[in-house]
Amino acid sequence: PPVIRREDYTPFPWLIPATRMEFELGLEKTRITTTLNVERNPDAAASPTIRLNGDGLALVSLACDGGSCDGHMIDGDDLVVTLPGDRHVLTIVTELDPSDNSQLMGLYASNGMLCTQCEAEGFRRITFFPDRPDVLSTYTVRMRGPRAQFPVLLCNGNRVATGEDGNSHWAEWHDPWPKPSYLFALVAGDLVARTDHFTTMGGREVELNVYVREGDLDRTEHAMESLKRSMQWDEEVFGREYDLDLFNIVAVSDFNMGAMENKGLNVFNTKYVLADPETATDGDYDGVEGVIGHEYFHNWSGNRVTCRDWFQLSLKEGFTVLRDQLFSADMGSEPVKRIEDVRVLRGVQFPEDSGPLAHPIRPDSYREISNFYTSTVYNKGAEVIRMMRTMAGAERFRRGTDLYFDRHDGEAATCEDFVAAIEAGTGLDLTQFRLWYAQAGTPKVAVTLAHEGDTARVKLTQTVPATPGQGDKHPMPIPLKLALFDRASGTHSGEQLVVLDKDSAEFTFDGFAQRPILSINRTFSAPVSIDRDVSREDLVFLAAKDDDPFARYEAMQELMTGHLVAAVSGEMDDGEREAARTDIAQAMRAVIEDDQLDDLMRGELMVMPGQTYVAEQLLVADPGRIHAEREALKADLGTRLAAQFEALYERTGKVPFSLDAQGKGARKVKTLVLAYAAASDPAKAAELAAHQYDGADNMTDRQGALMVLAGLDSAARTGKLLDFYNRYAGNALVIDKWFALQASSLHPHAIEHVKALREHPDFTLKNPNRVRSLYMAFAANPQAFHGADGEGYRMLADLILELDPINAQTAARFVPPLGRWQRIEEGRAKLMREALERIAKAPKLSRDTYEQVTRSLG
Ligand code: DPP
Ligand code: ZN
Repeated sequence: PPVIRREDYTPFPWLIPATRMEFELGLEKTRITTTLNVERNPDAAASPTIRLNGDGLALVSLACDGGSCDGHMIDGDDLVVTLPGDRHVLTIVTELDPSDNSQLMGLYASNGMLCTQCEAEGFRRITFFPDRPDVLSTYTVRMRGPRAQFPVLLCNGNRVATGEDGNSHWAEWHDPWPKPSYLFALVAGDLVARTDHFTTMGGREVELNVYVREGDLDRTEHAMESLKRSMQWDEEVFGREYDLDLFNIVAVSDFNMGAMENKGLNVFNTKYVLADPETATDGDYDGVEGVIGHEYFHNWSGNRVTCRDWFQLSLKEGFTVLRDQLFSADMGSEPVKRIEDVRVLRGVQFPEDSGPLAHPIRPDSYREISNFYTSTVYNKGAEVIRMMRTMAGAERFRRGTDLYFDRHDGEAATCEDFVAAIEAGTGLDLTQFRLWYAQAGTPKVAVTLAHEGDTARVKLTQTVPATPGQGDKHPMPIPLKLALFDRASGTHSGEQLVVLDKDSAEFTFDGFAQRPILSINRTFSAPVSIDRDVSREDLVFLAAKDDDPFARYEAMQELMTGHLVAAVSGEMDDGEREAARTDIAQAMRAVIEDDQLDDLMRGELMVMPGQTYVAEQLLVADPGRIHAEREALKADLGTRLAAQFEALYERTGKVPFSLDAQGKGARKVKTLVLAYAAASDPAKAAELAAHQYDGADNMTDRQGALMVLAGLDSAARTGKLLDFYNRYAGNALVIDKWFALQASSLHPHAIEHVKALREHPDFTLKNPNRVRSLYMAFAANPQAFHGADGEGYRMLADLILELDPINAQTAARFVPPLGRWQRIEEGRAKLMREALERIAKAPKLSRDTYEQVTRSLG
């Protein structure tokens, strides 16, 4: 497959001002007649032909201006038509079998309904079209199908006409907003809706619908409330108003992504729509709110202003992730949301940035764009924009975003357009800052603090590591919020923002009779890794006293990470081990007993650093040793703090169910206590967990208890797992949890459980949620996946090979865990490479998997 390069961009030679489509719908046969009004693009080099992309399409017929064409040919998958004049009308007929579309791209059947997914390049699986985001067209769509099978017919925009004829009926939809083909959507099925209304700030009455399968209607309230809150919030915080009279959301159970922001017709994975306390965890509730917000916010950051080409993906995704993060922070706890977002960044993006798949947030080349819907483009992309906001302040940043929307409304823009608008709107000079778009790799900032007389000197040194294709890096501007705590008073005299924009710089602060305690990268103001020279004593201080909750979290993480890294590096004698564990326990105890803390935040401070994050601190990691040390520390804390944990469990156990911060916090802390107990006193933990499971009146408590039980060799284990399965049989999203919690369990035989679950009648390769629930959980389970014999790697390779012909996009997502081999000890690294090489040798590999595997082999 060819490499596509950003520098090769040229505008499309033709404009398509209007597109008309007629769908004759059927699950097994759908016929599509597409009429394109094409005219020469005055801003592009003229071409005698028009290239219309296709992907596996059969051309039924083609007409030019109502007659035959001067010439046309099929070139690869594309249709190339000779066009002599300046304006023509092309009529293209294609025919598909949606029930045969297991890739879930284009038009496909799911659960008896028809739906579409077009981003990034799915539209070309429906009809021949210039399937690129800079070709904007106005769509009119008429769809016709059997009324009994498809009582609901939906498309983008507004329904302008409907009609019946015999057993079939039709609807015509018109979307007044020109859009790229990736935002096209169509749904036909037997669905019911929860309906509500929203009045925009300009007085527009908008009808809102959440469409689901009949039995799911009572699980849509949270989605609808989240949608209304998103609409309100975007008006208040970004001044963005909705622009159609209708906003539809449809939940689909077979979906490659989380959701899709099609204009006026968002299509969602059921996972991000359906929620009630009995079947959804607190995390699921937050996920629904966040994703509903995310897709809604795309209406401006993505749809009204779209991307010129797919290299600009972070223009819409990074910005929209930032917007959804700010929204969720405003709806709940700001510091807790920040900590969760940083945990994802460090757990997923940092490893990506330090491995063979590292790429800048604006990539320079790709073979398959689906592979670039990454944590780097999304989450690091959001961090990069957040840094601009931090440097400008929220108010000036808003001037920048207003200017961006003003300048580019209705256009297909670039990341450069965005930065230029923020620059003009905020007054910041972002010349050097643009490097954040171009350079991959997580910068490392080394921090030292010197104290002399009454002056403190903070010396900062940055290194941006080499990444594939980028050997030489330039220093980037790194905004760091810091505060210096006076040791005696335990306070600081104000937070400061320093920007490190050279390799190295020193900042001095006066008025410290004693050596102060440095708190740095507060609120995680820059997506860098900090390497600071700090004593455990100071970390214990910061964990207890820092007024920035993120910095407290960070201090706890650093205390534990520092210990684990030293322990697995074998640099530790028994005395040191004891001293470190005593300090960690002291800090943890202060966290448990701090009555100023709410339980949501307390939970964050109690969370141990993840296995991957610890591994990330080491050049080469031994997953087995990290796992063992991490479990040992957990057990040690569970033992030392048994009384405190017990009191905490008892107090939080009494908090009644509610979805507010108090209720959520109590549930979070409870399950954390169980996890510590599971390591230190398994028998007791099993008893508590069984009891929590039986008494649960919500999914968070029930799943938390079952997760702990699944990892223990206790009598209750089998019974509760069976009970859970029977209780929720038929509820796909809950059965996904049942698969996932066994695949991620700490049970020594987890790998055998995964093998057995692969053969379970409820397992299917056709449903991405189900595949992910078993295999993503497994690939993230260090003990099971990284078994020294390499069986985990072979299993994942088998899965990839089996899934690739069915759903290439999903298959390719399982390659990165194997691509970590360079950072893993020799024995396992060899086995991981072998797994990758076996995939690479497969005779017919998709473009998706081929690209990921070859990059991963390095
Ligand atoms: N649906 C995906 C998202 O919203 C891709 N646009 O991130
Ligand atoms: Zn998005």
